[in-house]
Amino acid sequence: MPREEFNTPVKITWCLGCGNFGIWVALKNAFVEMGLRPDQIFSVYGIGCHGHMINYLKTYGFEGVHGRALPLATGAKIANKSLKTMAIVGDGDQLGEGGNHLIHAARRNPDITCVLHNNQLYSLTVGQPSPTSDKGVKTRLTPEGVFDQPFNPLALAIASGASFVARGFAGDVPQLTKILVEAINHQGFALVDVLQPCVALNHLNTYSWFRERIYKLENHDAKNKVLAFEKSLEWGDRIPVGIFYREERLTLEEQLLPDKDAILAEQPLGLSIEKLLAEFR
Ligand SMILES: Cc1ncc(C[n+]2csc(CCOP(=O)(O)OP(=O)(O)O)c2C)c(N)n1
Ligand code: SF4
Repeated sequence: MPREEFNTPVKITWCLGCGNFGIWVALKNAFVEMGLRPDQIFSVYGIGCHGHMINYLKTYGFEGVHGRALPLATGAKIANKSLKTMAIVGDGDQLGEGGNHLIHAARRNPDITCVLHNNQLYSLTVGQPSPTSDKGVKTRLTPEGVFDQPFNPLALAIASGASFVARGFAGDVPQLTKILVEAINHQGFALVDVLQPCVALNHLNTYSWFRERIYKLENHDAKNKVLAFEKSLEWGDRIPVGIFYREERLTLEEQLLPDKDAILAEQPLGLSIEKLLAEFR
C-alpha cells in the first residue's frame, strides 16, 4: 500500500519544521512497511498540537479528553483486539493530566503502542512548562525558571512494568520508523518517547541541540531491566535513543479474553439493551 493512502485531504496547520511532521511520516512508513491498511488501525489521540494528527492520518480515530487516550485505547483494544491500537499523545497530555493512566497501562500490558510527542512544553496553549521541561527553563509562565524536577517517561515506564520502552527522534525518520515497527509488532504495552522539537516555542531543545547530544544504543541488552533503567536516566550532554527494554509477557487481552479468536465487538450481547435502560429510568 503506498504511503499516500494514509493521507487525508485536510490542510496541515502545524508550524513549518515542527517535529510532528517527522513522527507523522515515520508512522506512515511503519504502517506501509508492516503491510497494514488504514482500516486495520485504530488511533486514539490526546489533546494538543500532536492530537491534530487525527485530521492528517487516515486510520480509524478518536480524540478524547485531555490525558485520557490510554483508557480509551485500552477499552477499544478489549472490544476489538483485531485492530492495531495506537495512542498518540503529548508530554503535557500524557505525563501531566494523564500521568496516572500511563502507570496503569504499563502494568496492565494491553497491546497498545503509545507514541509520546515529547516537545518538553504544553505547546498548543503557547508554551507553559510540561512535566518534561528541564529544571531552570524559562517560559512565559516561569520567568525565573522551572523549579520542579523533570519527569523521566522512560524510567517511569520501565519501573511501572511496561514491556517495551524506546526513544526516537523526530529528526531521524528512518530510525524512528524502525523503532515504531518494532513497537507496533510487540505484543503488549509499548511506550515510544519521541524527542520532538517545537520550532515555535522551544528555543532550547532544537534539532541541532538534539543532534549534538543524541547517540544510538548499540550492543545494549534490552532484556536487562536494571541496565535499561540505568540508560534511561542518561540525559544532558549525551542522550541515548533506541530500544531500551523489552520483555515477553501475557497481554491484558490474553488474560481477559481467553478465547483467542473471539472478537468481543462481534459477539451477541445476550441481553436486551431496552430492558437494561429501563432499569435506569
Ligand atoms: C482538562 C484540560 N486541561 C487543560 C486543557 C487545555 N489544553 C488544551 S491543549 C493543552 C496543551 C497540550 O500540551 P501537550 O500535551 O504537551 O501537547 P502539545 O500541544 O505540546 O502537542 C492544554 C493545557 C484542556 N483541553 N483540558
Ligand atoms: S506550536 Fe510547536 S508543537 Fe505546535 S505545531 Fe507549532 S512547532 Fe509544532
